[in-house]
Amino acid sequence: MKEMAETTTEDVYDDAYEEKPGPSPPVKIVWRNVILMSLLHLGALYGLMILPSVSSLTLIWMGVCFMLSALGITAGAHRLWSHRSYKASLPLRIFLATANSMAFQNDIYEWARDHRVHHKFSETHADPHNARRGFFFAHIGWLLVRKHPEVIEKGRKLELADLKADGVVMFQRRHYKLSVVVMCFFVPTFVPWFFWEESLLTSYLVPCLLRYTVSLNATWLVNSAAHMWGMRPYDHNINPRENKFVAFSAIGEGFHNYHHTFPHDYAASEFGSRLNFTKAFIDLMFFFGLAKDCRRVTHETIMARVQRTGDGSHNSG
Ligand code: ST9
Ligand code: ZN
Ligand code: ZN
Repeated sequence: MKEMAETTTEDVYDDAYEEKPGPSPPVKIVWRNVILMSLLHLGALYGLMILPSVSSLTLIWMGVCFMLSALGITAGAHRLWSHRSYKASLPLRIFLATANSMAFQNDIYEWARDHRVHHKFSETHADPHNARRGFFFAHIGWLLVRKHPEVIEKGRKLELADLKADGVVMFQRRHYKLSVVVMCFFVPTFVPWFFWEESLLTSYLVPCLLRYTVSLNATWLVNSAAHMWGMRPYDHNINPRENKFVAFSAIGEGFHNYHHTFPHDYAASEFGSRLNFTKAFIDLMFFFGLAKDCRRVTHETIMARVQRTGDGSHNSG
């Protein structure tokens, strides 16, 4: 298999960056997104209301679709493609890219580009979901307005050479719209309707719209809640926090103080697989020989950092 550039430093925090002084440009609302997101959440609310009447097979299917979309983000767009915290074989990358299209959170290339900018210029105007602009902006608001020009200016300076060299990433980008129609909308709706005669409306509202909306909000909580609430045992100088509720709902992505301190750790946490299904999944892939070079931070490095910059809440203290 062809080896490609499989590490990156484009996600490393840039402490030399200073925001340009002066007022920010006016916020421009993108009404199309406001309307679509409102309709999506209304549909999901309807799905939630009919949830008690849905068959158990459909509920299980919704869970399967949730886990697949979640892994496409956590093990795929996040830990593999944004941070290069492990290496994945071609079959695993194809699986993760397909699961990623089920998650419909922009294509992998765009997601990883925005996420690198988020780490590099965290909580400045160049951060796409700058949490200093408040919970709503960090959660969903940033998808409803034009980006701050600094995000685009800084983002354009990233080379993203490893992503451009990854055939799976570029293939998904080229065929993104079709892949989303098939994976995010068609497959979740078709399966319950075809295989166990669930009504078409229920199949559309529950495993499709409700599952998609829940997975979006679980992801967004990492940007909002995990940048606001929780302890900072590794670095009290930054806002990202350790938040167990987010870790649970985002299958392992809530240990956010650790993650911003050590972004290349494939576990995105100091600990094991508890509340971290993504780590268990990558370990399983490693066991089957589909993942390798899983990067981990040593205990000594963690403890030195805890002592130097932690807020004193680390359980070793
Ligand atoms: C969604 C994404 O939900 C969620 C990401 C969350 C990240 C979470 C991270 C947390 C850690 C991991 C946790 C995982 C947990 C998972 C748990 C799972 C259960 N650099 O974008 P445009 C260029 S998506 C460089 O239109 P506007 C761009 O290339 C939901 N360049 O900006 C373009 O150039 P050109 C569904 C950049 O006009 C130009 O700028 N999707 C950058 O300001 C304009 O780009 C949506 O809702 C950059 N960073 O519009 C769609 N950024 O013209 C949302 C941009 O040359 N997106 N450029 O091609 C949009 O509609 C628009 O992007 C917008 C901004 C309205 C938000
Ligand atoms: Zn963050
Ligand atoms: Zn990250």
